Amino acid sequence: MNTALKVARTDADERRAYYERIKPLHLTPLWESLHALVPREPQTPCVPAIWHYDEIRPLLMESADLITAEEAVRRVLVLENPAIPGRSSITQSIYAGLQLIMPGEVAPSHRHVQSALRFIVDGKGAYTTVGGERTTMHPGDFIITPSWAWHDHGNEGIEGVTEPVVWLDGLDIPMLRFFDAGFAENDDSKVQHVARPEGHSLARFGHNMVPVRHDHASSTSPIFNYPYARSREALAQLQKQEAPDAWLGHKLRYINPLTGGSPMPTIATQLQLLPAGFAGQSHRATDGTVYSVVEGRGTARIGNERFAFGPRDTFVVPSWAPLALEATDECVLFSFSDRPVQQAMGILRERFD
Ligand code: GTQ
Repeated sequence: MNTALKVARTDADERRAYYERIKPLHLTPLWESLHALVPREPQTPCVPAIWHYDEIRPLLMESADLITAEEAVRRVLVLENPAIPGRSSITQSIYAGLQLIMPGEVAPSHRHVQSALRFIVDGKGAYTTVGGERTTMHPGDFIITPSWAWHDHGNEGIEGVTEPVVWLDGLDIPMLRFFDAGFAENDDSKVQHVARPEGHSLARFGHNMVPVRHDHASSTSPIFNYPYARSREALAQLQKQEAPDAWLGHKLRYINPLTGGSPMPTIATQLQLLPAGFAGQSHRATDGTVYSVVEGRGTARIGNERFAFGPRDTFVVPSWAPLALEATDECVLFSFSDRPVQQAMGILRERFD
């Protein structure tokens, strides 16, 4: 055998033996994993995926025969990234699920450190009560539950209509798990006492005005329902008034009116309109992003894969995966990600190719 090769083999054996000896002391050699720990660019285990609502809806309705909202506490089908099953995560940092509440049901009051968003997907007439104020849900409404705020959900119907209501939950559950910083507790009563009239938060903070003695900013928005009718109207006006961005179409982010930052400290949310026939250019960002389709049909090209989407579908774009959006008819997409956390850390990267 050639001497150099023999030496290399001996080295490898010696190293392996050495690793075995340090293992009981809970030590590992960095030089074996450095390239994976500090990759040249993001190496996410997550994959792109789509959940077609037409396929899921019958299964979700079936769950109502298996368990009540009250027994379940929250009757939700979790959307798991196919590449990381068992972790209740759609990206490494974000949890997503479809929650169902049937007419007459109650999801009991509790609170937790995790922040939540609800994006209403199907049906109207359910409500959520957050910190003593109730809001009625309509499709496309973006509703938040701030960290540590009491919240219960119910479905009493509206205008004589009672129907199942489904919304997309987005929470920072994986981030809280990462930090081992989660606390939660149940309320003494199932349903919160309603202390303020419906629409109170929006009246106080939703008109580019702020009550003069209550304008101290906190990290979570004082608005907790951003109604679809208003956000949709903004996009409709923009579409008439300006050309769409070549990558994003017409895209607006929701803000905390007191800071201009994201409505929640851990999750950013956006709504975008793609004109019919729009063929967007490819772009990528380090924040893996969840999309919920409100209106229209189109295609999301994510890396080398193409996903045809329609109303109420949910899809996920992993960190740093190139995304190009195409609209067959006029599309409206809601999206959310961990962007504010990455921005706070100074690590967010985006590329518009
Ligand atoms: O509605 O409070 O999808 O606590 C997961 C955890 C919803 C909620 C979820 C939760 C909730």
